[in-house]
Amino acid sequence: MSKLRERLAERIPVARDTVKKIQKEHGDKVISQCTIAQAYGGMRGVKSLVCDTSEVPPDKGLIIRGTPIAQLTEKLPEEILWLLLTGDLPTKAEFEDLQADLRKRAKVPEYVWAVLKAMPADSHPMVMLNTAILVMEKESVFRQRYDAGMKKDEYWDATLEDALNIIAKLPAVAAGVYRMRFNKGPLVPSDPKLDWGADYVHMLGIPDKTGNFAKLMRLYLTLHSDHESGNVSAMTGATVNSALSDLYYALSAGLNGLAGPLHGLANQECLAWILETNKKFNGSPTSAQLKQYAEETLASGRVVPGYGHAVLRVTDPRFDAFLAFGKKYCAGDPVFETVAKVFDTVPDVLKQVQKIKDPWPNVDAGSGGLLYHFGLTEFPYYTVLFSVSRALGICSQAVVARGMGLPITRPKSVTTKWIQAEITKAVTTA
Ligand code: HAX
Repeated sequence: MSKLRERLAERIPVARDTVKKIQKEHGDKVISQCTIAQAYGGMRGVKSLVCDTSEVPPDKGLIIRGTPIAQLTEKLPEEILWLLLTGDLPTKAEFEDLQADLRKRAKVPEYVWAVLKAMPADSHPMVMLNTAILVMEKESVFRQRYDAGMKKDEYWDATLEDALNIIAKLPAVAAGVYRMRFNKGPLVPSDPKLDWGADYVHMLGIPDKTGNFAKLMRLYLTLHSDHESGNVSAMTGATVNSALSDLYYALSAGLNGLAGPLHGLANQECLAWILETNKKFNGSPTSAQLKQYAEETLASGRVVPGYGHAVLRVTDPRFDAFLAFGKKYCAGDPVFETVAKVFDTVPDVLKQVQKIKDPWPNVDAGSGGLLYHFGLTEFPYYTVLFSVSRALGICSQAVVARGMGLPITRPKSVTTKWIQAEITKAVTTA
């Protein structure tokens, strides 16, 4: 038995009992309400989900299992995976055991490459990634064990198997998508001596003589790993998982949501906006030029990508981490210089627009400029990187949900007529 499975086998029954006890003793306690504006407004702020892997207080940003992300930036993504699943960082022995386990599971089935090759040459890289994940569904341990009559108590264990099998293969699949989609030549085989993030850089085949791109990749994979469970990708993944669809279905469903421009695709849009700006002003623009361009963007009815957030009301600490990395490793790069200048200028422009609740940068504002610096210039690919990382969170949330025995998700919808009737009732009884 792997050390991770051993640890979860100890922890999960305790967590399950805690949740059962809370529900039995305090199940009637009201923790939130839902106004008409919230029902029409994407349920913003309605507390109706439970996520124990991470939380996002609006004034602080991402906290993973009690530790603010700013304190985790030096950790490897594999350590973050362990933390998300168990609540603790791994010991050295546990970490090595997890790395060895992932290596054993890393081989991508040959049919995946055949399917990707058969796709249209101009498919979006996110479509290729999600197709690859979905086509591997026949490997699902959960489905095989479910069909054989697995007991409910074991669901988490079979889901963990699927999670580790998928996570182990994702860097190779994602690197393969990059090389095939952008005509980079043959696939680069994995180097089993490397950690998960460095091996991903190696398989992308982008030269990294200084090792700084691998450093960025580890940071990138750590920062994007999880962001509680109300965001589109996590909530979609969790909803599909709740129907006992296996993780191949649930993860690809969640990542399809990540492919939207208001969510994970913003990183691609954001770099496009920065490059457009540099082109328009023949190099890194002045603050006055940036202000003018941001105002033009708003006036044309477009959003300024990378800015604003549905939950956060401060600068995203993940953006801060990227900015610090850029200052250390990318100083003088004109694209990074613009990213930094946008941060100095754009929040003041957005603050002038009353309806915008959060004028501050989110994670997507900073990442693209850094990837571009290290030679990953094909920005339609950026959401694939985000997906590789977010798989850690979506998969961990699925294992935890199965461990707790959570039921199928099924909130209640109402019609506009019903809402109108409620309004009339409230007026006549007032
Ligand atoms: N530029 C222009 N307008 C913006 C804006 C921005 N950066 N941020 C918010 N607004 C607008 C909204 O479009 C909305 O306008 P309408 O009422 O006319 O539709 C209004 O301000 C109120 O929005 P909000 O309440 O402040 O924000 P929401 O919770 O509705 O939306 C978004 C949050 C992240 C979708 C939004 O801020 C946005 O579109 N930002 C730009 C895209 C982006 O960076 N997305 C990535 C977010 C992080 C993430 O999920 N990464 O994966």
